[in-house]
Amino acid sequence: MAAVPFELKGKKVFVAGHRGMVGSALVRRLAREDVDILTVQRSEVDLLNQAETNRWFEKARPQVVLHAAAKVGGIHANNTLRAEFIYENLQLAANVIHAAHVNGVEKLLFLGSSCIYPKLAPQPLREDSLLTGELEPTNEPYAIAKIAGVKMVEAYRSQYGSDFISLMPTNLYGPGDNYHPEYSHVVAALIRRFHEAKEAGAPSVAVWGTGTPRREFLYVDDMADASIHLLRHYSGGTLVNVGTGEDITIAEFARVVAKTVSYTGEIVYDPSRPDGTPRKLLDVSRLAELGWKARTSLEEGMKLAYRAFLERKPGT
Ligand code: GFB
Repeated sequence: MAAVPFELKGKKVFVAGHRGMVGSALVRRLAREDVDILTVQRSEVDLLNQAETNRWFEKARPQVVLHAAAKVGGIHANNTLRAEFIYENLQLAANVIHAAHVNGVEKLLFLGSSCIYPKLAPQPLREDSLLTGELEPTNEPYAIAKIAGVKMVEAYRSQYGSDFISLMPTNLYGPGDNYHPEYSHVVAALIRRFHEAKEAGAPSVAVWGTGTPRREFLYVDDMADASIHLLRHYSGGTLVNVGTGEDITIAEFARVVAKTVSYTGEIVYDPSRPDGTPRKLLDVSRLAELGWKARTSLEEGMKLAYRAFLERKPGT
């Protein structure tokens, strides 16, 4: 842990991507701190545009930046919108990180993803397995963009001494998720599909793939809490994994969803859909050494996520 915690009090903290699931959780968490939270609407400042980003940083002068702006989606979105995923995520990382450097930002937190690790790296995935093997093909463009962001953070730290850090979250879920039937992540997809199957009295519901891949799920408010903890207490060039340290198969997870939404029909599998990486469990020992661990159990988090789904804004 850093000997002297980074002082957040009274600082101007910019949350890039505040409308997304992670960004909105960061705003909720920061509301408990004595800070001035800065956000921008895409219609005012498009962070994909370098000139607009630079102009906004010069004017607003944030002291702390939480970079949660990203083009994200589940396995199908990653696999089919490949150009959008690499272009937008590279551009967002390059614009925000460079503008933070040019404008003297004191601390920046970059959020990556557990898919940056090689598909067949030893499990649980340690931070030092980065770039030791081939990536999972379904999300390679997204992973490459996130690896570029991690490497920018390392490069600015080594060349300029910038206090920029990178966190690698595991699969996240919770309020503000995207429930698109094709493009969402598995948690939002199954909450919606199982809920709709219950409402329609459908005898069975389909889950993509074989049900055998293993995934680790972290409630997004825990992720936001870890981010603020590490912002204060971590200053180093190495990545930090953020997860629960526990995983389950997609088949087991589907049963958790069925229980959460009270769906009692049959669960069937659709192997024509991709499984993706066989297992993605983060080694969270570095995170534990830094003094943080997840609090929300999967059962509890799923209850909260289901409630958020039922209360979501129409059209999301
Ligand atoms: O959440 P998900 O799309 O992301 O899929 P990944 C996780 C697993 O759930 C895969 C299965 O094995 C899917 O085949 N699954 C079952 C489903 N039913 C469904 C469904 O209805 N929808 C979806 N989406 N999946 C993503 C990466 O990988 O993880 C991103 O593509 C990102 O880059 C994210 O890193 C965290 O875990 O496979």
